[in-house]
Amino acid sequence: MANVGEGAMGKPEFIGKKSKAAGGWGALKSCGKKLLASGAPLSGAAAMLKANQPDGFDCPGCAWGDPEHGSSFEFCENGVKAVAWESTDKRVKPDFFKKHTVSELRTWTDYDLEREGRLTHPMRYNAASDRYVQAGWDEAFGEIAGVLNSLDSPDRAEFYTSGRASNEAAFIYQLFVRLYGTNNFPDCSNMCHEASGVALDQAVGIGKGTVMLEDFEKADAIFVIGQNPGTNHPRMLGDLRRAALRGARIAVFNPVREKGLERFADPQDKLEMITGGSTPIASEYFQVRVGGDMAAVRGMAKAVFAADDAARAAGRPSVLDHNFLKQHTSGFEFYKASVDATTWDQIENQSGLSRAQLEELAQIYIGSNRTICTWAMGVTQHRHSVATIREIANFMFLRGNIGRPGTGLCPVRGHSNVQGDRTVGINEKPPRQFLDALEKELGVPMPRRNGHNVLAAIGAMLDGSAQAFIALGGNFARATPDSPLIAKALMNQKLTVNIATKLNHSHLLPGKVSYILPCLGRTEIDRNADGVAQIVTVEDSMSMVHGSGGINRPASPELRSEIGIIAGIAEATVGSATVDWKSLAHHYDRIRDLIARTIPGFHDYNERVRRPRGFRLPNGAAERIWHTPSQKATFASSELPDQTEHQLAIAEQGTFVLQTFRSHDQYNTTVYGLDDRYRGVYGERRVVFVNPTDLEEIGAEAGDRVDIIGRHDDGVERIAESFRVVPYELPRGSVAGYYPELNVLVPLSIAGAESDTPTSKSVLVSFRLSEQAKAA
Ligand SMILES: Nc1nc2c(c(=O)[nH]1)N[C@H]1C(S)=C(S)[C@@H](COP(=O)(O)OP(=O)(O)OC[C@H]3O[C@@H](n4cnc5c(=O)[nH]c(N)nc54)[C@H](O)[C@@H]3O)O[C@H]1N2
Ligand SMILES: Nc1nc2c(c(=O)[nH]1)N[C@H]1C(S)=C(S)[C@@H](COP(=O)(O)OP(=O)(O)OC[C@H]3O[C@@H](n4cnc5c(=O)[nH]c(N)nc54)[C@H](O)[C@@H]3O)O[C@H]1N2
Ligand SMILES: [Mo]
Repeated sequence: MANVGEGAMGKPEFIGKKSKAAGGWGALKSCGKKLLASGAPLSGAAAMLKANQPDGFDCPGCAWGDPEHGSSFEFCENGVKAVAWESTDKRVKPDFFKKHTVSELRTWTDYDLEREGRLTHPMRYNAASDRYVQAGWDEAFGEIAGVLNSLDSPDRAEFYTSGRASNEAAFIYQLFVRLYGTNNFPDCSNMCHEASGVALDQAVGIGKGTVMLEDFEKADAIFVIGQNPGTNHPRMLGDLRRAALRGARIAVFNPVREKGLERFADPQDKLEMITGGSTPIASEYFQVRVGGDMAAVRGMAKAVFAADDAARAAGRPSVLDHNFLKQHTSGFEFYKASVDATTWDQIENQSGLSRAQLEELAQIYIGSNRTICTWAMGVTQHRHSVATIREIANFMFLRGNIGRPGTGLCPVRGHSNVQGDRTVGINEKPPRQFLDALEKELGVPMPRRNGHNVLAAIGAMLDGSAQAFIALGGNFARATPDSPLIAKALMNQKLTVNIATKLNHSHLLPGKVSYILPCLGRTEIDRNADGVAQIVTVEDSMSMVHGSGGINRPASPELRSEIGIIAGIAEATVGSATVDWKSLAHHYDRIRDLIARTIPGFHDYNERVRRPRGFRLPNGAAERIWHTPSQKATFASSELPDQTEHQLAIAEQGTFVLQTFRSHDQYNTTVYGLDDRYRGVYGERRVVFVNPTDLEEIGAEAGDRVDIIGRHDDGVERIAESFRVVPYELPRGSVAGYYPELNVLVPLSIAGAESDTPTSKSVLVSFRLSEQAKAA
């Protein structure tokens, strides 16, 4: 299937050439275009030079770590897009809302809404005219407080956070919400890396990764499972490229052949840019079946055990790290028994990989003294994600690949501060010690009942038990499953509030009282009333905490910082007797002092965060200190799932497993453009990628329109109409398409075991030709 998407004759116009490599001139060209199109060529370009610099702002693009010797800025195409998108010169002023009713705006696409530019004024929904009307800040705070205080219990309100919020904003937010009286903190991470947090906490005693950026310079082998860094973490490609050039083996597991994992031309490398060359990244690329990673990893473990038996029989040294196993782990024998009990048949069927391939991978693992394993959404958005991540940890324990230079577990986070938000208290199940510390600090009781995550919040909003919804950023309505139900849930509310930089669909589903409160973005200068510029702080995937200070002029003089807005709502709702909100919002050092006094690891916060690279939070597992019940790194010994959705799909004629992923031109629900250059799709997002042989079975040809029908048997009818098919090299039985358009098919009724994460990567679907099926 080498020709698929290569612009062959007779192909529909939207299928074109795939880039030869990720990065390179294509990336530079795309940046220039995006800066121009965003309406921010100058401020955007200037801003870019300050991204991830010691005296600049943290790039809002992703949570990859920053290099130690970052003398010149690290170039990243998608970082440029994220910055340009925020630095646009376009504005959504009150006049805009005079021209368009909310019902009309609901017919717009996400892309068209955000392209209108930055929000400038607080706006209040007027049901009589179906329009948002300009409001005053104090009026907004007063009315929001009025509704919140009228609810018969604080547990009737839901407080959502999206992972761009800074540590300071997130901390002051949770402080307000807990003083108000609830732990209802649905968070974007519930849909993202929740399974990583849960599994790692069980396995190694901390729900975070253990690697540092430097470890990538030392690893002999890197396993990259279920992620697409070429698009979503482009700066990671630089680290992978340097590793590949030094001869490290990079093994990729992905049902899709992602361009960035195959070849990368580093825009930082003059020779590659001049010669048009590029570096191969993956030394081995395995197109595992969707949901088949647990089986694949178990297969490798089984082969490692077999190799160990053979070595010992031949009188050679064991391939396992017995010192580590003995001194540092518990549950090894049970794990070994569960691997022995798993048959190669099960492993091959579920992973779609052959025993020979898995044995080859095991040899790479055995040949490497230092191994890193990274993963993202391809692993975390399934029913058995927690078990899969436990299996990854099991596998890494076998050779002591944790807590040594060049080794470790590396969940690659999404939003630039999603990890930090959790660290500073956005948690529906807060640890007791944290609540104790807050009580001691403030001298008032904290709510002790566990609160709602995303799915529980949606349930409560649907059954009427939740009546108010406040969002610190994000696009709840579009990021969550079963979009039509969510619309109903939001419009059921007595109050909806969105603190946001740009207009999106969540703002267009107003409750009875509804506000849009516009805030400063991370690229903008945040001055207090004395004119002193404030910095905020964020934590990256490597647990590094560093400062971020904006440089651009605010998009509108009316804007307030997220912190200022939360302080305003808090003061109006719970008063200032316990916490002096104005004082905290005036000087963020005071918020950091509070964090330092209530959360371990933040001592001397204000001093240490002003060092060039910030500081690293304590990470026990990285030092082989295990905060687990057994005080050891803990093996899990789960069985493989009976059947993955992919296996179910293969068994049933006409059924497929759909994964929803990101195009190269989007940031989550924010769509920058309609191209997906690395996958050879242009000017079209309503597409579905299908294996060519499967296409024949469906009776469709490239470019035909199909309706995609949900096959989960839970009483909800789900249909996504008129998507164009793209023949693509995917394992048979699996298809793929873009989030958020396909969220109408993701069922609320199915979630990851223990993680409660929607299963956005394994949705059962079937197809029928649309009314106007033919491409012509
Ligand atoms: N430019 C840009 N950057 C971003 C984002 C963005 O939207 N745009 N989003 C940010 C956020 S919040 C996040 S969480 C991250 C997301 O980063 P990723 O996890 O890379 O995001 P996805 O696009 O969902 O890609 C999932 C990848 O997993 C593969 N996959 C799907 N199912 C399976 C499976 O069962 N097994 C295996 N092995 N692979 C599978 C898919 O083919 C795809 O390559 O990126 C962050 N960075
Ligand atoms: N089907 C499917 N669904 C998914 C996923 C998937 O792979 N497939 N991925 C899931 C994942 S990993 C995630 S993280 C979630 C993402 O869910 P969210 O975090 O809720 O969504 P985003 O699209 O990142 O939010 C974009 C909005 O944030 C606002 N915004 C941008 N910058 C700022 C800022 O600085 N401050 C404030 N206050 N607002 C700002 C803008 O108004 C913008 O419209 O979606 C999840 N949903
Ligand atoms: Mo995410």
